[in-house]
Amino acid sequence: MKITGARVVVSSPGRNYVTLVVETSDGVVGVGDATLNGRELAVASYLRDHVCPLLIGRDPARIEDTWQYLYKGAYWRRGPVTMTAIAAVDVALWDVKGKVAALPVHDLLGGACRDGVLVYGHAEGRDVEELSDRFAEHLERGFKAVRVQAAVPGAAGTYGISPGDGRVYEPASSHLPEEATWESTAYLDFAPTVFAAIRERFGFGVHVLHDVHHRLTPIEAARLGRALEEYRPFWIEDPTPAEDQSAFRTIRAHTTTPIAVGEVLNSIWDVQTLITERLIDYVRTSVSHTGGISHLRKVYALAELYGVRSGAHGAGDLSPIAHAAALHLDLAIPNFGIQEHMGHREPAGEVFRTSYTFSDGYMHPGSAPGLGVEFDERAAARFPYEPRYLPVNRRTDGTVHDW
Ligand code: CS2
Ligand code: MG
Repeated sequence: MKITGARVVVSSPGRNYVTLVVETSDGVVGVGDATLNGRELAVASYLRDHVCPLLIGRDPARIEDTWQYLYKGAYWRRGPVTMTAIAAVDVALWDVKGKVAALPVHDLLGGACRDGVLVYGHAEGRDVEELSDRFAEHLERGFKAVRVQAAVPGAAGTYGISPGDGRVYEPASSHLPEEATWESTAYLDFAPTVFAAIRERFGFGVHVLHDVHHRLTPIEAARLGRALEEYRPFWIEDPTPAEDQSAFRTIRAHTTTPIAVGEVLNSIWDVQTLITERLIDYVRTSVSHTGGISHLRKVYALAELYGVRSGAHGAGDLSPIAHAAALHLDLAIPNFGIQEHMGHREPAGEVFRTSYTFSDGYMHPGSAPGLGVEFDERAAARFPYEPRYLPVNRRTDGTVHDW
């Protein structure tokens, strides 16, 4: 069997998604997600102009060889654009392999290690009361783990807070990036009160998570971790900018609050120090941004040696194809921790028909051959690409800060 076609489809059913479609001489079609929020067309061009021509004529069964060919063959290594492009090819080839074998991808990866994949949802609010009500709704829907984000008083544009007009949280805006304002001092005083309120109302029988979104210095993060210990968070995420792996030594020396890092990192080398020095508890690298299933499973295998668990990024800007791929891998690895499940807003469901399910706080990728996602290209054509940017964050004196 040979690869006979590879094309990139950029569409915006609810938000922008970049999808790679790979066709084979046997008529089997595989799909991969290549979405990099706010920089979508860079990956689309990387694939269209530099990768798709190389795929034609290759044997789709040789997934690892194709991975090495694209990674080492480019000479220029790592980085979100390269690793997202390679990921799309890798995931599409796993989809093909599953369809050829008539097996779900998790069976190709060694089979299920558990009955379901524990997922966490997002509760947020413009104040603690609103957050608390959203939290209660998540519990009613069956979630066993919920991330909590509340607007810091005086900073309406705090990360993770939806506009409050019934719209789902989606930070990307058209035209120029929106600008948010941030001051860590107010946040550090406020964050423990959020946890206190949630634990007081809901007790300790549910996992509570929180995303700091890269905003603190190492010593501030250490202080936050220590202040939250009594509320037993499942984790705090990205307490400092993730690219400075050594910063986590400072945090680790001061607190037992579990740490999750990695959604902006793209390779095993980016998380090597974090894992081998046991500076984190959960690694958040994702299928889409970390070279696909083939590379992410190496990250997880390294993590397993050091007692680090998975906690993959699963925001709505990773397409349903990425979510399906993540669930297959989550099911098959021994050191699974938790999976983010933000969901996708409509009309994404008209373009991506998925077979994964949610029940009682757990997801399952289903048993359809391959990934179990049908990509409807004709439906995708009805939702053309819209340029969008993530926000930029500034401190109150105007200094650009991590968003
Ligand atoms: C976030 C994301 O899900 C998360 O934990 O940090 O919402 C992130 O902001 C977006 O994926 C950026 O595109
Ligand atoms: Mg995050």
